[in-house]
Amino acid sequence: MKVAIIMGSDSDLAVMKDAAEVLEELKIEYELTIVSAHRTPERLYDYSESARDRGISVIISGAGGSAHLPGMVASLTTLPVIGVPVKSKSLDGVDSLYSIVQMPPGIPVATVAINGAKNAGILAASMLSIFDEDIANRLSDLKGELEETVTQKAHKLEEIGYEEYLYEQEHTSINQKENRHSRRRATGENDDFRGKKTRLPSRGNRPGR
Ligand code: C2R
Repeated sequence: MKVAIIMGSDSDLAVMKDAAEVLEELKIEYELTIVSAHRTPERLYDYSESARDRGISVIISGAGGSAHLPGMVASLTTLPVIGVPVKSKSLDGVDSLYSIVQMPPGIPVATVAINGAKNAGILAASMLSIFDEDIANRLSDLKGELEETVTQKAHKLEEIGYEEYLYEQEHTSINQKENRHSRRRATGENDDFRGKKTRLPSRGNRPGR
């Protein structure tokens, strides 16, 4: 069982990598690539129509602006499609959200929040967990960790009060930023992600358009 993560442009990658990261954490295989309904319509057809035969179970599709990609993918496959509205420069991602969420009856796209790629990954994992107990257990661990983190924060806030808590929060985030910058400077490291290669089959006998 494999998840596909696709996006309309490489400019969406900084957001869509969150889906890849959580799938890695949950040890779920994925492929990650760029497909655009607007700019690469032939590739969109080939990709969507071949997805099930290539072993894909769920497709996460992110796009910004006039975001037709998730809906078009959903129209070309019977696999579940999760749409991620990517925040656009001009309209703050509301345009992407509306484009993805307002699908006509019959062609659903399960839409997450603007820039909600992490939740898209978790939702895809939940779908796979119906058939895979190991994934269900790992999801349960993830939720347990979240619960533990929030409980610890609550206890700390109750203990030290809001002023000291906010002071610590501010200083921790400044230190974290500084550490990240100096590590990148030292190693020449960039934001990294591990995508798998995607191979499309030849166009086969799909009727011409
Ligand atoms: P560029 O940064 O490449 O100009 O793209 C992309 O998802 C991206 O957020 C700007 C934005 O255009 C979006 N895009 C779509 C589609 N293809 C690209 N919404 C599509 O087919 O829906």
